[in-house]
Amino acid sequence: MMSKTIRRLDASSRDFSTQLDALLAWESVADSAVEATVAEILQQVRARGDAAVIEYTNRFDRRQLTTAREFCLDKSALTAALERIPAESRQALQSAADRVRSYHEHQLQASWQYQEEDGTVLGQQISPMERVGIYVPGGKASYPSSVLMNAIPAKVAGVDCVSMVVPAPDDQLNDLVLAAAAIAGVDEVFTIGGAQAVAALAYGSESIGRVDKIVGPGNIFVAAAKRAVFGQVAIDMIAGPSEILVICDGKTDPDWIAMDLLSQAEHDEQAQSILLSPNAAFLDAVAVSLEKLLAELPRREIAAQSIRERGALIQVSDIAQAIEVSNRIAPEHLEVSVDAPEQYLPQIRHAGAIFLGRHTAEALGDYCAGPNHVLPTSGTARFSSPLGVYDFQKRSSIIFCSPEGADKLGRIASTLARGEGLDAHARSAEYRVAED
Ligand code: HSO
Ligand code: ZN
Repeated sequence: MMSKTIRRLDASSRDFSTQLDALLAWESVADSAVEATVAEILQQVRARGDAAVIEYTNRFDRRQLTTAREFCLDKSALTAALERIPAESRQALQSAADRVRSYHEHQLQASWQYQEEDGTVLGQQISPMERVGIYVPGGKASYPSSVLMNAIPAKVAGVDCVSMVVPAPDDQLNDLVLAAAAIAGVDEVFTIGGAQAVAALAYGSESIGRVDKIVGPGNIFVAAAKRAVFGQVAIDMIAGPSEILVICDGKTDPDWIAMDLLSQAEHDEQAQSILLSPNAAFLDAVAVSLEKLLAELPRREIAAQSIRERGALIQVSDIAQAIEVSNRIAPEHLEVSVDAPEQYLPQIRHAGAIFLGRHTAEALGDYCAGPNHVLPTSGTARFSSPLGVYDFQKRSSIIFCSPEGADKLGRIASTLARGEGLDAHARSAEYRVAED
């Protein structure tokens, strides 16, 4: 059967490569007008601090702030929100946070040292960053789960101060976001957003401490601001739209698979949902399920556009070919809905997160399985990893020479330094070389 809901491709067709390229093509908006506006905001906040932050916040978020103190949220507001939300939400947030925390504790890296025969010690010391800023959007993508996913790894890493910025348009804040911040152990909250918030975090102001790294998703102004302050501070990756790729042998309930595809499609019109199966009748069944289930979704307009414009059902010859295609796509989320899925793990090279088996819905990973939901998108899983504790830790090298080590290394260094024409280097090393 033919369905207009979603496109059908065949991996064995001659022009499949071209079709795949067209499917994956995605225009990230790089707008020079946006960049110019952001540059002006950054410069104003850098020069005038809080006063500029207040002006932009009043203008863009329709607020009437007169002092900086009004955008510094008291920590009691976080605990108050935690008490205000329904008990069921509080418990769910708490369980999710506990699971995310224990998963991320496994990522803690240890410092190490070793000693050479002459007594010289070499090593690597791990230290947390001191201050991290988390951007939380205010509008349609204000996700409490993302507060947990960004803040918990930072706290597990040992970051001293996690500062959250969240805009409060018309003075409105989301209680679940504040409650998640309380549970995650966020240290301070500023109710500001946009490029002005990124600037305040990057440069500091009278009331906002400059941070070392800024993480978290945002609109194009926030993304442009993060790009512009990179270098002054570290930033996380700039996330593209959500993606899910499902590999299924045809033996999972088509409704389950269709809903998994829709779960990412409902995020964004540009989200991408792809199903690969060797079973043509199953692809037909999922197309029917998609149509039926779409009609029931409150966010059906967004999801339908995503499925229609960026979705695909792809016929493959077998699971091995499905994995080959998946590796070319390098999806953010990969579901392997087959028998004994673990046997395929060694062949899977490029995917942000891998969900094994028929019972593992990708949505569980978005909220509470434990691994991070901030994942590489748009094929960047070829070279990037999920957000983790390691993103908030740095490494320092350690060198401790014994007199014998200084003698041995001094001779090598001296020769190399003279070769580079750097006399002070050579002599500095030679001072510590024993007289022959
Ligand atoms: N799937 C999103 C994360 C998320 N889902 C948050 C629900 N809430 C990342 O691609
Ligand atoms: Zn999601």
